[in-house]
Amino acid sequence: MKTTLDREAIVRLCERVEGAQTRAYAIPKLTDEYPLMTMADGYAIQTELRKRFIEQGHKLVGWKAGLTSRAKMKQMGVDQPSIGFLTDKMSRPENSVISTADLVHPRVECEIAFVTREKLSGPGCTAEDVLQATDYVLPAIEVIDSRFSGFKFDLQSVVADNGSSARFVGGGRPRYVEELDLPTIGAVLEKNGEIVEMGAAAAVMDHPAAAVAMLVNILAGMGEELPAGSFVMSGGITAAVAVAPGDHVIARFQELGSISIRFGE
Ligand code: OOG
Ligand code: MG
Repeated sequence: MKTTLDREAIVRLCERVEGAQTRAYAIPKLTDEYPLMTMADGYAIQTELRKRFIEQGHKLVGWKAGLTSRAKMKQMGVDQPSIGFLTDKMSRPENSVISTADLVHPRVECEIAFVTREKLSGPGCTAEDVLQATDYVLPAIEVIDSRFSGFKFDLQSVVADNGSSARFVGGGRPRYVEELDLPTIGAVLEKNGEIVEMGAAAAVMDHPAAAVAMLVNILAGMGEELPAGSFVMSGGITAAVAVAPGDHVIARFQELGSISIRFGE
């Protein structure tokens, strides 16, 4: 797909998204102003944002696949997956209190994360290639934050907003993939002691490694590779759950342990 926006528009929209992300305010979906914006335009804005953050000293630690489960596609009203980048500034430790003051619409989801041992490149990357190149997998909670007002958006705007990436917490019990039947791993999300979501890893494209392969192939389309040592989240297994200050969230995974976080002001 082709870009339709000129350089000036890409930079201006990138600055708009960057402002919303760093100062935590909602903005209208970008397609309100540019109704003909394509997915390629969305990725051009996301790439501009990544370059800016790296220039500001943020470190790229990996990538995330998003909208890879039916539950997520249905929740967000879109029909195809997307990718976004992850930096060191988004990472939070297990058992920490995550501030909501610098977030717009924080929501949490349980994901399987991969840490790679070898470089991966597309096109044509398969789930088998991903499993071969994986060092270990671990559970993760992603805190997503769509910056669009009233949750009105489309895939192009979500991609420009870096797939709503905001915070992520890896933890639990890292495991070698060979020791697991990954698609059958169950995950339960608890909020304030009550189960709010549950599912199995197969909800993510039948196998989370397939989502990572898809991510590598999208990267190839942007002329990029996934370096060895990347942290990659494969996408929410269940729908995302809204959180507010005072909430305590635990994601429990079969075979992979659990992750606990709290939310503060
Ligand atoms: C887009 C981000 C989707 C996932 O895991 O599916 C995502 C959104 O829901 O705002 O991170
Ligand atoms: Mg996610």
